[in-house]
Amino acid sequence: TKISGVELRRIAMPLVAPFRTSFGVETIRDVLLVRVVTADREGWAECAAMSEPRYCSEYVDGAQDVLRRFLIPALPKDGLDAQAVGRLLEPFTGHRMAKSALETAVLDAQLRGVGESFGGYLGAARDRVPCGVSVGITDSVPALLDAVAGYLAEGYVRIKLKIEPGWDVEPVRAVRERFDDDLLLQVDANAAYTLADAQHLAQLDDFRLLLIEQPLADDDLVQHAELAKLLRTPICLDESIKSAADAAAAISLGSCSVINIKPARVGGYLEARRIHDLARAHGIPVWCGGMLETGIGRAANVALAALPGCTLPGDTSGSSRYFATDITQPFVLTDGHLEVPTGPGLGVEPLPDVLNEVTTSSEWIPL
Ligand code: OSB
Ligand code: MG
Repeated sequence: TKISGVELRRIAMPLVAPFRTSFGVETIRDVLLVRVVTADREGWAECAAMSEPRYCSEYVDGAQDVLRRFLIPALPKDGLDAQAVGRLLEPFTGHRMAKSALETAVLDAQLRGVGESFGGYLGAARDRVPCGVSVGITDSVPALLDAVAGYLAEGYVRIKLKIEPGWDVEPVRAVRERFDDDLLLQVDANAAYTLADAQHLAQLDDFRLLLIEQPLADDDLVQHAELAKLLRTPICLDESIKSAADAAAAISLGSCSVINIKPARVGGYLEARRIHDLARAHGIPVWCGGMLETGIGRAANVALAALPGCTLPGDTSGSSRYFATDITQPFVLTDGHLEVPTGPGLGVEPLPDVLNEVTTSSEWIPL
């Protein structure tokens, strides 16, 4: 099977509410979709890069540029083999979100050809996954309590609060006091603190948090290990883990006791599965993170979240948490869970009318 070319399509997806983190506010998700085309089928994927390089160094215009100029031209001239894509892209450093999108689109086309689902290919151990929700920073504590109450009413089984200096102990205490004692609660700092804040962060130990995600900078594995000795709350790493090698280093240094796996951040689902397997062998729980994906990216994330080592609820929320209209059939929570798609490949595809409505540009890169 020969790949004839790749379409790079940009869409603008208004979020149902602004999403504020310690690194910025997002109101419209500017998404790059990748479509790999062969004579008899196509494969889709979504690039997780955001419009600005704040969460990490990648950004959507940069991802499109490196895909167009370097990554797509490096694809094999013949054969749909996602394993081979990773090896061919290896000489190019970094740009893991761009690489992940390309590898995933090839994998989707490959699996559609053999009628296998992402979940089946990755080794899913269940047919539905429990869902958490990531709650952005709000203007006031009452507004946060309202937001959390709304998500709990929708059935979410775990709440993650975004924190930053000035928005941490007080909102966390308010949420802990207001809701049931058995509420699964965790926080995410997106690298907003330094080791000098250790005593301040130790105040969060009073609130029975499942974990604190990425308190320090992404390149501070040694400081995270120091911080772990000063906190009772388990440390989970997100931004710091860009590869299985990073995961191995973090585990052996004691930098974290939980890992948030985002396939896009680590270069794709194959590397994500290697991290899952490594963590599982070390007894480190993992869970599937998110990057405000549309249904295309969400389908593959839900499949990953069904792996046996994903023992904590992920940030795999329903479509309506993000968008009024998703570009695929919406993912809808039932009893706090999402079903793992079972159709070939991703098991979902863009709805042509919706897709056209939100498309802002399209570029064809022939191979
Ligand atoms: O740090 O996990 C993060 C969204 C964009 C970038 C980084 C993060 C997030 C989220 C939301 O927390 C996860 C989601 O619901 O997709
Ligand atoms: Mg995070």
